[in-house]
Amino acid sequence: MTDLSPTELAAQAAQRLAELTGIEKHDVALVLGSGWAPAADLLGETVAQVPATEVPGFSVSGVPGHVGQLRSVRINSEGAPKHALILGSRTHYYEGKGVRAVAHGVRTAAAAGCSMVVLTNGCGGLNPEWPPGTPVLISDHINLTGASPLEGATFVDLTDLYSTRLRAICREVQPDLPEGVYAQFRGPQYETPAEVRMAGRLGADLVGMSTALEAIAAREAGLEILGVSLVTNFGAGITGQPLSHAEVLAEGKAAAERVGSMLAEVVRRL
Ligand code: 8IG
Repeated sequence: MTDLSPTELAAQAAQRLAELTGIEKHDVALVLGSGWAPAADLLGETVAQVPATEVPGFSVSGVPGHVGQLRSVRINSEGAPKHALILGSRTHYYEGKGVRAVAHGVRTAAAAGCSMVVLTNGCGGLNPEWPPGTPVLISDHINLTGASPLEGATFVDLTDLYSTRLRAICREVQPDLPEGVYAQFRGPQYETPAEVRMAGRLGADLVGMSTALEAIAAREAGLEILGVSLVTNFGAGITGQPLSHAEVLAEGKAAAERVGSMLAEVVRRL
């Protein structure tokens, strides 16, 4: 263990990343969740790829389908070349490593110079009109984990947490992209049908296990946030079919190419 503060550890990680990638400053970070990993190849030219375990504060991922790599990608954008930092190894709150581990990726992104972060995930959908494979912009969230990545009297404003500006850029690329409210449960079990109905009555359209805590930490770190979910399954009880992780991965795979190229086009415009 370390007695560095979260910010100090993130600064160390960013410095190590700069050494290992040869890129002094990154501009935008992407966290690629279930179903989004192939987007990395569509963003641009990979300059360097680093096992997350070589960077301070990162550890091996506990979830099959999540790749523990940090990648630096040169974006083929119109103006000056931009550098994207792809965080392929997200730590979920349910892994029990604590909120510091959950927040470390976005804190490192900020320390590496990023001004924006794209948080993607695979999630359960509540809207019967959004079948598996539907990408949805996150417009707001409900944090049902009972946890926060913030420590002490850190009264961070979460108004417009999921940037209106960045959502508008997404809709330039895909005008019919729906928007929804994301509810984060602790997991790792999927919800009961009653919990999914509860989330719906609270105002949620999507249920997941990752993005709300990361978004809070990203806001604290000063990042502008774009959140995009990929509905990989209907929430429990929506169709009456049971949920399986295998099905989630299969749906993610089937949609990956399509949502990946959409995301790549969005990142070129950031
Ligand atoms: I992928 O149905 C995926 N992640 N909480 N519920 C929650 N998280 C998820 C789900 C789901 N599907």
